[in-house]
Amino acid sequence: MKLYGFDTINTFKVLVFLLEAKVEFKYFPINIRTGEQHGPEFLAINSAGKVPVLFDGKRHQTESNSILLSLAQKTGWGLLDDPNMHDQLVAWLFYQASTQGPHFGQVEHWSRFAEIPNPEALARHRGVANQIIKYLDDQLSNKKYLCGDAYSIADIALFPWLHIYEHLGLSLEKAEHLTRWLGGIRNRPATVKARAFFGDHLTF
Ligand SMILES: N[C@@H](CCC(=O)N[C@@H](CS)C(=O)NCC(=O)O)C(=O)O
Repeated sequence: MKLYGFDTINTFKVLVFLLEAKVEFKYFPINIRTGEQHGPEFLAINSAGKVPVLFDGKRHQTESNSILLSLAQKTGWGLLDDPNMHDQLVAWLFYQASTQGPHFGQVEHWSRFAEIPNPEALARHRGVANQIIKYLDDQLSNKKYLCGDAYSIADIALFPWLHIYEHLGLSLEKAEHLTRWLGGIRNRPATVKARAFFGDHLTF
């Protein structure tokens, strides 16, 4: 397998999966800070000009959560047998891509990168991020992982934005269940390796 990526949240998810499932891969860094994702070589791989992209020997796959699902189906790692749980897992992947990712991404933009500050936009997205934190904390109050007792690709997908909550100016002070979940994932050998791989710099 070939992973094209950068030290960002969405590449991190795929990297963690490959390390968890012990899949051999070669990493090709695409420097999105210098615009390499818009060059003709990379656009031939993903015309959307975004990382990550995974080449599985046959096809180039895009969209990190779709890559996670496809890798889980191929390797049998990180999925859940119970059909109810499987449906919940897919719902978490959509929730991550449609709700957590966009709002946390906007918090990062308005708090770290925007050249012209917009306190209203920052407050709005921080407000939603705090609701997401509360929701996840409630969800984790009676289970170890998002889909029950087993660690799955749902946890891999939701982890990275939460891992950098301090960098986003968010607090987990009132989220004891989420804090426990986060600590457990942070200390997994594959997560530790993935963090070392990127030197612990995760940005969008
Ligand atoms: N929904 C996509 C998002 C991909 C994405 O936004 N990638 C960012 C880095 S995390 C990127 O390549 N940005 C470069 C650009 O937009 O020019 C996924 O989950 O893979």
